[in-house]
Amino acid sequence: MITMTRLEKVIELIQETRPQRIAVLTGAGISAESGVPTFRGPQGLWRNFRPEQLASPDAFRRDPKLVWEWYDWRRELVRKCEPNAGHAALAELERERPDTTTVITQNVDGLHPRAGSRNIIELHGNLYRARCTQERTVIAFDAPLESIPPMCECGAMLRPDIVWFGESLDSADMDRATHAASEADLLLIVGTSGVVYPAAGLVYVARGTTIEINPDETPLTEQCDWSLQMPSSEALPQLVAAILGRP
Ligand code: BJW
Repeated sequence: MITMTRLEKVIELIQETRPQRIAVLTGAGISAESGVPTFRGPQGLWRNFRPEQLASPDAFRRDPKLVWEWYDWRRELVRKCEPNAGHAALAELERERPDTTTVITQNVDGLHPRAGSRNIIELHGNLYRARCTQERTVIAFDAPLESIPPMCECGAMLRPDIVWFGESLDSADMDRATHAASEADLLLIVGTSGVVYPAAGLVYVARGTTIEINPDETPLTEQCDWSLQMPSSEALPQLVAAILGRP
């Protein structure tokens, strides 16, 4: 008797149901194979740095220089990383299905746009943007900082354009993400520990099929219809090929 693997079953399901509208919620795990550290787990950033020391408004008020140095270090680290096969598969899906593919990412690393995705909702901000603490104007920047902390032309301090703990996500972004997740025929939940809200709550609004891709179980695993316990760089190219009807 031939038994199908879970991946084969999921591929068969996709081939049979032909989902049209696809939403993908990504977390740090999708970039792990590019060399970007995740937050939690044995190799995670929070192993060496406590979130409340660096990723909170209080931390920034206490020591803006320390917080900026941490972000500058991460920006330089990510700059040397390249998108992997998982990012590339999602970009390819959008190229073929531009109007019905949405990437909702918690990542601030910019690897989805670098891979070619365009319809992206960056829920937690972006490492390569800063925001004026007074005027709230947003500035994109790429080069390493000349002085830390950087200042706005208006004389006020700039802050990273990142959503820290206790801060609200942009409500328009969250509305778009909720709409995309609830309207999707297929919601992929990729490389997130599923503990940070409101992003993790998107699984509860899904009305289509939900598939989690993560080598580990998470609090979202039980909530999903399917769970593929494998790296996203292996799973995503195969799922995208099935969605696009390729052998
Ligand atoms: C692989 C892999 C491979 C590895 N392939 N996978 C409801 C209940 C409880 C608390 C709250 C709640 N609602 C709101 C809160 C408070 C808080 C929160 O969620 N706290 C919980 C942690 C307890 N949320 C907030 O504060 C949010 N704001 C908010 O809700 O505003 C309203 C409000 C205001 C005031 C009070 C209360 C509410 C904002 C959250 C912002 C999160 N920001 C961070 C830091 C950004 C800074 C930065 O980047 O520097 O964003 S936290 C950090 O976690 C980062 C990430 O985007 C986020 C999610 O992490 P992610 O992506 O899941 O990464 P990991 O490391 O956790 O997991 C990686 C996964 O990959 C693992 O599972 C691996 O197994 C897997 N993996 N290799 C596939 N090859």
